[in-house]
Amino acid sequence: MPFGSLTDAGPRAYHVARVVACMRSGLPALLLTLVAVAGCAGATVSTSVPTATGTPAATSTPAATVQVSIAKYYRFDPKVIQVNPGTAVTWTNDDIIAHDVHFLSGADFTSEVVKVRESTSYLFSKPGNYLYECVFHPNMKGEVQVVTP
Ligand SMILES: [Cu+2]
Repeated sequence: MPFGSLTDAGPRAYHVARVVACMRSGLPALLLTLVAVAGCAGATVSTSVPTATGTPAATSTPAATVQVSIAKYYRFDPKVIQVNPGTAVTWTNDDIIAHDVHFLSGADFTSEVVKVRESTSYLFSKPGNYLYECVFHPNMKGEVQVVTP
């Protein structure tokens, strides 16, 4: 009986000792891996930050603003303009009746109703031809040509 329990405890004790040894040797390797991963993540963040902040800034801040008059009577003036990407165009209603700006091509945009002496803007970030009209007076047409310099 005592002999039997000794042989029983022997292998088990040996197994526990091996697991502990394994954990002891594995722990530093695991810590090194975590440090290495953290180091990689840190490097990735620091290199991607300039591009991440640069791109939204380029699209959200107009490099220039160009004015178009919604002029008397029922017309956009100038009717056709050419701008560079990053330009905001502001339409100001100098007519005696409300109008709006609705794109027919280039992008999906319809302004609010632009009352007399009020204005609306759109920031053109991509090159292309943007034909537009007034929804209430579809014979009022204009065009913004966005071309890379
Ligand atoms: Cu109109």
